Amino acid sequence: MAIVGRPNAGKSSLVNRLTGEERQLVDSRPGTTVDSIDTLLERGGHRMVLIDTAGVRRKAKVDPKGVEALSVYHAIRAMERSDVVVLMIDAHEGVGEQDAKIAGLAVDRGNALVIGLNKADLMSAEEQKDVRRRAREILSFAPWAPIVTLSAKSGRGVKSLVDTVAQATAEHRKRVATAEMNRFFEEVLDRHPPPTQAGRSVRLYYVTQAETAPPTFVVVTNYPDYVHFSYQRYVVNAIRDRFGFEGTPIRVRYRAKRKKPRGE
Ligand SMILES: Nc1nc2c(ncn2[C@@H]2O[C@H](COP(=O)(O)OP(=O)(O)OP(=O)(O)O)[C@@H](O)[C@H]2O)c(=O)[nH]1
Ligand SMILES: [Mg+2]
Repeated sequence: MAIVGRPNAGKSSLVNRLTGEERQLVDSRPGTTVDSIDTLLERGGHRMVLIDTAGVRRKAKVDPKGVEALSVYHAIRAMERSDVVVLMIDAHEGVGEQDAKIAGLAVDRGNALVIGLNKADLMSAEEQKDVRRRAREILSFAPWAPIVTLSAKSGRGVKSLVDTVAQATAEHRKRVATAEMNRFFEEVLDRHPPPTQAGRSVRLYYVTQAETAPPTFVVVTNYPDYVHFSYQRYVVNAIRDRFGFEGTPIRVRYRAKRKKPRGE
């Protein structure tokens, strides 16, 4: 898992807490971690790679040497090597646009995503609830991403974070069999057939899961460009209602039915 976030969020502290050793350099000054550091963790028979990254800085604070760009580059490189991205947020500082930006990078790349609201030990239960609400608001483009409140310092919530990451990894790699998918899809179409769009009567023939990590579905149709946006959203929601996929983005593509070659 790639552990990303702003400087001082507690990314290295989380790694130390998980490994039980003071391996990663932790400091109250932002910018303590300057590179990405891999640590192999064995837990309950599972192996996972923790990638600690340099905190992503705000543009306004950037020096002319482009530290911001460099930290974003490191974060993206770490995401590329991971199933799950853990976005660590200093919840005591609050959730900001920069966090949304980093989460957006992960979602665009198709990573699974878990949000860690860290430094809970500095906050009352009421404050924790508020910051959770704020996180949902600002990360509204990923309502499927679990939010875990934790304290890397005390260790509270850390196990829950790891369990959530393990679940998100499984969902990210999950595959639904084609037969099951099509039985389900029939219900979806029955409940709500695709509307006629610009005079074209859209038909959806069948669906398959073409890829995992992230789960990607292909729907074969007569008019791939005329499946209304709201209908596409309905299909995605129906898939999630039935199959979960909590913690991972899913994609649904619409593809034209291949024409039979002449003479067949
Ligand atoms: N109270 C409290 N402090 C924490 C917690 N987690 C981390 N800290 C403190 O926050 C500061 C930053 O922690 P780091 O783990 O170095 O943060 P980082 O995200 O790795 O920071 P960079 O490497 O600079 O990006 C340190 O002073 C930690 O002791 C926590 O759960 N509670
Ligand atoms: Mg660090």
